[in-house]
Amino acid sequence: MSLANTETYESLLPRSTPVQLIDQHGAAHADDEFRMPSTEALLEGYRHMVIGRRFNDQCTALVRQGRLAVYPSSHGQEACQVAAGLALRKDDWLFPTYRDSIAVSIKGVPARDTLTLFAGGWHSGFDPYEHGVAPQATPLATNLLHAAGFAHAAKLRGEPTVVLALCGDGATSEGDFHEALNVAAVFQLPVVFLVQNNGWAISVPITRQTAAPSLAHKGIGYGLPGQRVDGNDFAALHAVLGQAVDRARDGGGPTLIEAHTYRIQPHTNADDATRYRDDAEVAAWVERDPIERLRVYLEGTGALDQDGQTAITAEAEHEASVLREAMTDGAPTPNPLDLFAHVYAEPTPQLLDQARVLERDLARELEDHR
Ligand SMILES: Cc1ncc(C[n+]2csc(CCOP(=O)(O)OP(=O)(O)O)c2C)c(N)n1
Repeated sequence: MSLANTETYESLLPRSTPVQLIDQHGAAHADDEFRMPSTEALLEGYRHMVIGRRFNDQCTALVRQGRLAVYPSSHGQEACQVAAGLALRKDDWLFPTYRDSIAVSIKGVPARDTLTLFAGGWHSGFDPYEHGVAPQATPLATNLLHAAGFAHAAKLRGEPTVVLALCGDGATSEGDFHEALNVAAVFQLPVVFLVQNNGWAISVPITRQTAAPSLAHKGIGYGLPGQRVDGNDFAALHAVLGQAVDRARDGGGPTLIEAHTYRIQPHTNADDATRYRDDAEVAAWVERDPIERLRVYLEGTGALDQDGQTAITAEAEHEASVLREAMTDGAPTPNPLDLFAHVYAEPTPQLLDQARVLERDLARELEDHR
């Protein structure tokens, strides 16, 4: 049997090279399909990336001071984070992972509230409904299924909601990734999947993660379009994500986007990346820094001058000091028994039994420490 529609088949395939509008030296490149975003949009992206980098560095310092238990830094991935955070309207929904605090804060969550999880407090330090942001997922790829389900509900209700789900390259090997893409394509759901391919899943390189030509090529297997984009080029990400979000809102269905980027720092502070990767590899990616290339481009066009740069740096410093201040007391310590409080509306007898056992153990522990 031949393919039903060769044209459709071709339109689902990603490009052989990632979409790029501004190269690593800050030079612009024209593209037949994607236009350069407005200067205003680029300046906004630049500002958020500088603030985001400062946020990343501040959080790393907070871990060293013991005020955060753990922080998965997105240093080097700020273009993906900022483009994702800015791609959505207020009523749209973001389904992030542990590494996506910057995207979450751009969507409106106060920066300190994204850190409750990493300070060892509640799993989500914010109200998802207030900001249209699901709790940051730590199990890999589960958030993709939640995103597809949420998009399905929105579609059934006739709401114009678009859902953006984020994951890493490692998450694409999970069964949940397959199920989410499949259901999204079958039901033509308004969901965009953005894979931040940062080269490594802790110590597992992308070459051991997949034998596919690219992660974006996986889209065609489900019948949804895949696209590859330079993940350190904010301009390209803004254009590609914008097109996918518009398509989803117009009833065109889901898109899979693979952003090629790099995790400059270790997986978290608990990881030693020097044990599995070369300094030369890291250095080559530092050369492709997303912030630096946009700065060079904006300065070249005259859109950014020294005063503008000084104002943005000052804003980033201010945000970092607000964060330091907010984290002085750390996150509120949750009551371990709250674990049982939100499982079912009506707790089962088994759950009540387990809660009683924990309560007894905690009391005994307290007694032992007297
Ligand atoms: C279902 C599941 N399996 C294993 C883990 C342990 N784990 C935590 S992070 C990680 C690597 C994730 O890599 P990737 O998806 O590329 O995201 P990145 O951390 O690079 O952003 C693994 C295996 C987990 N959190 N969830």
